[in-house]
Amino acid sequence: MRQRDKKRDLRYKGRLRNISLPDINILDENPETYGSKSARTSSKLDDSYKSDAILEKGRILRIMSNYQCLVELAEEDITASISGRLKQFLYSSHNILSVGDYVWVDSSIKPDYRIEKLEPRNNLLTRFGAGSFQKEIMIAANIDNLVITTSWLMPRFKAGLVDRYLILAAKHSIRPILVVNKIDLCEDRAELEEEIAYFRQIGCKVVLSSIISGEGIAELKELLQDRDSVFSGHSGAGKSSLINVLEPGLDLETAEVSDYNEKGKHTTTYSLLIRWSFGGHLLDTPGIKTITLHQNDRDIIPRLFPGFERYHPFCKFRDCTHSHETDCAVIRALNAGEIDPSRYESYLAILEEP
Ligand SMILES: Nc1nc2c(ncn2[C@@H]2O[C@H](COP(=O)(O)OP(=O)(O)OP(=O)(O)O)[C@@H](O)[C@H]2O)c(=O)[nH]1
Ligand SMILES: [Mg+2]
Ligand SMILES: [Zn+2]
Repeated sequence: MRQRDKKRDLRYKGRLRNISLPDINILDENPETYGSKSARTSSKLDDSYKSDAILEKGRILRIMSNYQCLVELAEEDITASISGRLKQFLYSSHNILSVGDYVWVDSSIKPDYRIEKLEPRNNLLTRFGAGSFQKEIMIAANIDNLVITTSWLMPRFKAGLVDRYLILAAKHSIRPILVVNKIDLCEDRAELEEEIAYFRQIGCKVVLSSIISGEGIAELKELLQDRDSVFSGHSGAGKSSLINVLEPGLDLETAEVSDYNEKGKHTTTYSLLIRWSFGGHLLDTPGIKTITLHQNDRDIIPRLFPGFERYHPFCKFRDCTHSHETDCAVIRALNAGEIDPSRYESYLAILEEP
């Protein structure tokens, strides 16, 4: 099957199962004319649209060029250009559109669709470019799940790596799902449970999976259904394998990062949203592998380190780093046996990273 046919096939299956998108407006059968939507938009904007505009809410699946996007509407995926008005607005706010953005598209001039308005974002996943300037690069907006893919063996599970991803998830307000894959290679479940006990204890969703035995796949699918997810994790942990089991026949298109728009504050990475046949989207991006904490993030680590949030407010100093300060609630909890010493060590290691 050709790539395009595959996509169409996937969409068809998705439609049959009635993909549910985060905003019910997307599923409007008959797009209302702009006038009747005025309650949802500001009156100032009212005047500036042409009166016969038909606005439909859509989702940006892919940025095709500086001024063209692939947009998912209720009935079909269409290519839309960005209206002059919106361009001006974005320019003045040092912003650009991102994959995952919810937008309003004027479809009255079909097949010449135009994006007129950007909805506020729930979150924005970014990474920082290499080099001393650490330029911020947008990966995607409005993503629900960060699937932290690890393997029990080959490569060996590293809790310290999970800590780093959990900080990132907290920073971007994305729900983390910890997947421990290759569970078929595990001979001692008690040992495994001990290593992940802390993550369970702090309330992180944990899935033990294997593409060999099929364990955990249905559970994972349920967590991904009707949500937008991105897979991250160490090379060889099994991200591609899991995605292939979840959605057989999907060829991911990850390519090299191509930054454009050097002028703006943000640039974007070549990423795209792909519909799952069971509802929701997968964010395919090369950017996630290089996602790291920014030098300026050092200050937020004491607040965002997994499991520390509940103690931090009780430290004497608001900017407590839980390392040398007196009257530190985290150190108190550590001494009381409430915090796993190995996680605390991991915290200190992350804090002291160059
Ligand atoms: N035993 C076992 N092997 C697995 C499992 N899942 C994946 N593998 C194997 O692990 C290897 C790496 O899997 P990939 O899916 O390519 O890993 P990845 O995370 O996509 O790696 P990168 O693309 O390099 O980031 C492959 O040889 C898989 O067959 C599993 O559940 N059990
Ligand atoms: Mg892979
Ligand atoms: Zn403290």
